[in-house]
Amino acid sequence: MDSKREIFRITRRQFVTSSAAVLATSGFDHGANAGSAPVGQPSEQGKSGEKFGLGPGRGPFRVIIDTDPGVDDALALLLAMRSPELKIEAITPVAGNVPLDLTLPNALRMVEIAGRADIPVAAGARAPLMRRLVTATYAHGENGLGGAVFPEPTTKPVAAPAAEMIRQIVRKYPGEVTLITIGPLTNIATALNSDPELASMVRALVMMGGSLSGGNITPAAEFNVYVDPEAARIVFQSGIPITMVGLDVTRRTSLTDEHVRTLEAAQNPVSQAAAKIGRNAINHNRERGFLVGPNMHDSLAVAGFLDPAILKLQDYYIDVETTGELTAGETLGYSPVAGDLRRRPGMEKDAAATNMPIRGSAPTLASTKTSPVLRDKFVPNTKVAVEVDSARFFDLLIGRLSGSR
Ligand SMILES: [Ca+2]
Repeated sequence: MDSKREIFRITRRQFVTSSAAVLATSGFDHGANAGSAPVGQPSEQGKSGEKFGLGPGRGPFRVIIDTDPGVDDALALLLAMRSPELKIEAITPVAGNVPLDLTLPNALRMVEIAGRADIPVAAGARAPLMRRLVTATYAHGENGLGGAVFPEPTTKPVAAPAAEMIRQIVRKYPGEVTLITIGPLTNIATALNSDPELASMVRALVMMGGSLSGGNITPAAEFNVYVDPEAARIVFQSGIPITMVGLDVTRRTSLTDEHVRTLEAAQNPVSQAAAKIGRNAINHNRERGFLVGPNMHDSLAVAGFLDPAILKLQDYYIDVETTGELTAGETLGYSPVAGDLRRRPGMEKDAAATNMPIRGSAPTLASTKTSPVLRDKFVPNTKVAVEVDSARFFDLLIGRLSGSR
């Protein structure tokens, strides 16, 4: 085993052991011992993507896709359903970009368009854990698909609610299921809350969400985390190996007219649907005055899982602001090897890392706390995507959707 992986594995154990969240540690063994480590695994992937990616001949990998379609969700779902590396165990819509009454049928529409009505779709949460729902119809249109209209789906959701479905599938295949989350994290947090052992059985979680470089719905917060910051905090503190594909990289993807023309030229139902959604989204973006096409936030999370060479990842301890009057949903990234906290190279991985406390805000006079220190040393809980090969990403996305690869 790679010595760096060994270090990560140990530090993650220590993190879990010292975490306030009560979790079994054994769940991480499967990840470290797995024959391959897709995005989300505790590994050095990202530096040598081919070594840790899904790679040819591997898989299929069991995934659950938690989603709030959503323009870019729709394309992400179509990409996933066109990817033989994935065994999609369920799709679990949640309220987010638009209410559940729209995200659920939109997910069913995508399943039907892809000819994949065999995939169970389970209805998720109608509202965040502790907040009123804020939607993003300004970006996704009133129907969630940028105004692109498709027939009413005839496929029905399964009877089980999303959180229960997630729980059942993860328990059925302990250590095998990767959660790909491209909406607010309400369903995932509800599943974790319902079953304290569940987090240790999840192989990995790849999320579109968060940002270390400012938000998109407020200056602080990315939309998915903004909608349900309490849920996001539960997920980040769960001990599940997380890969965060946030605005830092998704902002560097823009769907272009040329992409849409390629989709339009391919004569298959998936490419035609993707082209229609893409065309509407580009037009909608233009009407709003934007000079570049819409970002493909969610597709990038799926693509990064399929081909880790698309993203470069860096270890962070991520926590979520939940009490800010203006900043709730901000993701804070702590790292001894990034930004202003950099030290001499020889010190970074060892002494500096273990001696770096994780600080929160100074205690108020009304508080019984006396110290702002949340953790006395740095232990990463998330691999954050910090660079993206956008051309490689669009080659995969447009290639899969048009059926050329
Ligand atoms: Ca989404």
